[in-house]
Amino acid sequence: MLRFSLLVLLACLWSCAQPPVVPMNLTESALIPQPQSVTPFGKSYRFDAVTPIYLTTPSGKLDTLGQYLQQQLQALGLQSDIRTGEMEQAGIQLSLNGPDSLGAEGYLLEITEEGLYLQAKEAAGLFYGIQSLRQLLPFEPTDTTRVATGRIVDAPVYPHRGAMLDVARHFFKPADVKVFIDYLAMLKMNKLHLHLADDQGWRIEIKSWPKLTEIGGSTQVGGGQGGFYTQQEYADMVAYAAERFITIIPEIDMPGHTNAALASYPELNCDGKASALYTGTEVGFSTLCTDKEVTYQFVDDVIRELAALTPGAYIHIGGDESHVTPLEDYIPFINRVQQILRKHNKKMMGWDEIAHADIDTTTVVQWWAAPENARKAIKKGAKVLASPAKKAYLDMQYDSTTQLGLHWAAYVEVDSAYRWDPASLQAGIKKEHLIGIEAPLWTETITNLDELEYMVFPRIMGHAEIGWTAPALRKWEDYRVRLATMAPRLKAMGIDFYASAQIDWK
Ligand code: TNX
Repeated sequence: MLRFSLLVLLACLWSCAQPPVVPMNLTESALIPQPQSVTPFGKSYRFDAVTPIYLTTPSGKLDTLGQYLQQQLQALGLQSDIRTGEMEQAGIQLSLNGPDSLGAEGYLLEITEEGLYLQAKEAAGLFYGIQSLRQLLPFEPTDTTRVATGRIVDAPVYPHRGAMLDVARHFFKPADVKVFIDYLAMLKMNKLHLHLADDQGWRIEIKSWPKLTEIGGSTQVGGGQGGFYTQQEYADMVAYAAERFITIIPEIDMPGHTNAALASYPELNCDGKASALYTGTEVGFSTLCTDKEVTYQFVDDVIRELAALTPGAYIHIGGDESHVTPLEDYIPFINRVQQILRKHNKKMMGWDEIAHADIDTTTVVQWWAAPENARKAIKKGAKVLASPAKKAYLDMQYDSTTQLGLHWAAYVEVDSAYRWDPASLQAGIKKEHLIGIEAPLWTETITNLDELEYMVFPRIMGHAEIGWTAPALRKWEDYRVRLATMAPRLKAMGIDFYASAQIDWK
């Protein structure tokens, strides 16, 4: 009997000390965006009851990331504790001592049977490494949690990877915007452009011009209630985004798309009469009065208050579809707005029409419709942000049966949104001219978060990959398999995505 127990004990000691090797292939773990390089080691790491997280040289940033990782693990039923110093026992090591080659956003994740080592040069890189780890882990608690061993070395091809949300046509509450921010973070996107004012609504409190929100914020497309962000609510969204390494770029569209402002203040109209509030979906009928001095006082005040709320370098001034502003008024207007931005220490971003003005080399032109405008901007030494509507617009319908959205640019199926490259789509627009890619969601027909998710997912995952992954590593046949694998994860997150027939969903 004693001998038998000893045997059992020995057997247990052996198996407890050396858990059975479970082979797993890291290249079979679906990641979106696809990393720069993935080297499988063929085994797996098993999470213990408690996983220590080691912070190599603790700092405020590293502490925050350690806690963030701890929360992510907690959601999977994995307990962890945070320690300082080098890894002593199987766990996860976070370090900001990564090699210079990783750049500002790159990371290196090495997974062995003994533990996970995540390195970066900057905090953003660690954050993106944690996003990859989240995708390698199961999306819900399981009995035993394993990840495949191997090495991932990763960094993005473009510094600007973003999406736009039009909160003017239909208002989205801060809580909804935060959900959207979380989606962007998961996909390693780093910019959120908020379209804060248009004909149908003015959505950001401007203390020096209070009627903008009082009157201009009071409705939306279809005549609903509208709404607006107080400066405090807006600052809170900016901070929430920043914690996820996302910069919010605010847009106040001008001189066109300004009916909400023109309805709020009669003096901004050339005839001195307030225009009526507008709840339709026509574009191109409104303009600020470009030869009144009060217009520039207004722009200065708005930019001043917005600049104070904006940690990022850019403020977007729209400039699109100013069909009732003659070009001889439009050009000096944009020139003057560029000066106002400079006075408030911000750089200008605008839709591609602003290339007609005397834009300087710090200005970014967002190419949405006319490649010739992008080329004009390049000639003037400005940089280009790629959002060609035919590929990047999230409000375009998937096909002729899609209930939501518009289709003036194209029907954009999942393959069409993925199979293109901003640096080769149009002659004369090359990688060196581009800061990156942005996928805009206009909301004339989008009224709530469920509808938003349906138009955004899965196309935005392709846009995120285009911004992050080199063209040579992007293959549709491989992407559609990875995307299919993601379906249960998206469902578990409660994302109402469009289940395109192009994908063999898991
Ligand atoms: C064009 S894109 C617009 C927006 C509309 C959008 C609808 C751009 C710069 N202007 O005002 O919402 O089409 O797809």
